[in-house]
Amino acid sequence: MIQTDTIVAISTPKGEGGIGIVRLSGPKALPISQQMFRSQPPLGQRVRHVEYGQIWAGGQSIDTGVAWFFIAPHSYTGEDTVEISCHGSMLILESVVGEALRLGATSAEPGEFTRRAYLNGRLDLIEAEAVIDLIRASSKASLENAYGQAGGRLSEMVRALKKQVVRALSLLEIGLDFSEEDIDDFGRQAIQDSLREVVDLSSRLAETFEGTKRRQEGYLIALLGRPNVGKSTLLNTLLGEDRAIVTPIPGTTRDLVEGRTIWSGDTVRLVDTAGVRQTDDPIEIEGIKRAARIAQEADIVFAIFDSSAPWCDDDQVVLDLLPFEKSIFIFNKLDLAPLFDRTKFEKQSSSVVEISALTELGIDDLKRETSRRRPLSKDVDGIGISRQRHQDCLFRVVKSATAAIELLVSGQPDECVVFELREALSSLGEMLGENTDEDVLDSIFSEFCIGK
Ligand SMILES: Nc1nc2c(ncn2[C@@H]2O[C@H](COP(=O)(O)OP(=O)(O)O)[C@@H](O)[C@H]2O)c(=O)[nH]1
Ligand SMILES: [Mg+2]
Repeated sequence: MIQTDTIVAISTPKGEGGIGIVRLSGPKALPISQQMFRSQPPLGQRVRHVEYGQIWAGGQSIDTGVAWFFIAPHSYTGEDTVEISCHGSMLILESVVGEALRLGATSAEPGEFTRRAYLNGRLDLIEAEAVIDLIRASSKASLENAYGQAGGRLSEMVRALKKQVVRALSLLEIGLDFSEEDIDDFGRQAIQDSLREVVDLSSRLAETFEGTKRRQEGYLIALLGRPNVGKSTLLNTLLGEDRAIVTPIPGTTRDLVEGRTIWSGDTVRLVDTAGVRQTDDPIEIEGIKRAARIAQEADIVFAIFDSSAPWCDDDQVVLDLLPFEKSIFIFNKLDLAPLFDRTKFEKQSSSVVEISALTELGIDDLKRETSRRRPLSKDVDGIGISRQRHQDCLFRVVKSATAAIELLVSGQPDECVVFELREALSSLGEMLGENTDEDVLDSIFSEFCIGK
């Protein structure tokens, strides 16, 4: 699809920076740039060469910089593209864009460069979507996943699925066209086996969504314990900031306090809760209810006890509330003389870590133990889908392929099987962005920043 207009935008973040980049894409990218950028030799004579020159806007030279030209289709967008790199001042960058607009370019919409790359067949829709994930990734794991998808790994899987469905479909259609050459039982069995593989891979891929989402948002750790054991102090220590209020007065934290941090490449959401104890205070009771709820929701619970105080009834209340299988038992205040009765825990096989939230003793052990216990995502060959759109498409593939298998097994007419397989094929095509509606594209690309 050939776009007739030439778009321009600042591709680097708004604000002051060492350098800033303006990008132009479209049929007039080179002639417009040649009028704004004066170099020897002129820009465009040497493709994919960096030229050094003067940047002109409003009839005067405003900066020096470098520029390079990519000739269509060998560019990100598949169109003639120029990138001009100048000093990172918004005044300069906006003047460059202003000059390009004056010379006939139009302002790029958010994500329009990537949309053009998609429309020109440089990227499929999954790869284009992965570009946003790549830019937004907040943890190493999300970054690797996005990088794999931007490089086409998920697309390859989807194409392989398509191939399998197409094969099954063509076998059945041959049977329909030449009814005297009806496929034998052996052929039918082969089609079923192949479709079972399609169902298996599609459902495994669809199920990776929860894990990927959690990886993007961070996995959830709830801090639970009776009042005054040092939950809020631990939260602050782990976040490296004074997020929650710490006082020696029991019942200080009454609602959930959340903070995020990154541990060995994983985003972690830490939630401090109200102290759990027997109480009549309605606000505290509500706080304790919320604590119990978040403990159920959490991937890991830090069950915190004060090793400098004797075991008490409120510790028992905490113990009764704990989801044991996902708890890490933490004995805090290691810097003080021990008074705590450990025998209560001897029968627990769960992990136990001793720390001082105040002096940071044992904090590294706690982080290590947490990493060991973190939920593992069920990626398929290192790929986890990151979009509802993908999950919807995959669920539809599972539904149609399963229906096709059932029809085959029960000996229904091949026409019905063919219908289901065409549905599966169209869902896979939709995932890759073949024949996607304009409004779906609008909503996908509106998530992008301008200049990408
Ligand atoms: N000595 C010592 N005091 C601590 C430690 N952790 C917390 N505290 C103190 O215990 C009191 C209660 O702490 P806080 O974090 O508010 O407990 P929370 O009610 O469980 O949130 C405060 O006075 C903290 O300074 C620790 O590791 N060692
Ligand atoms: Mg607290």
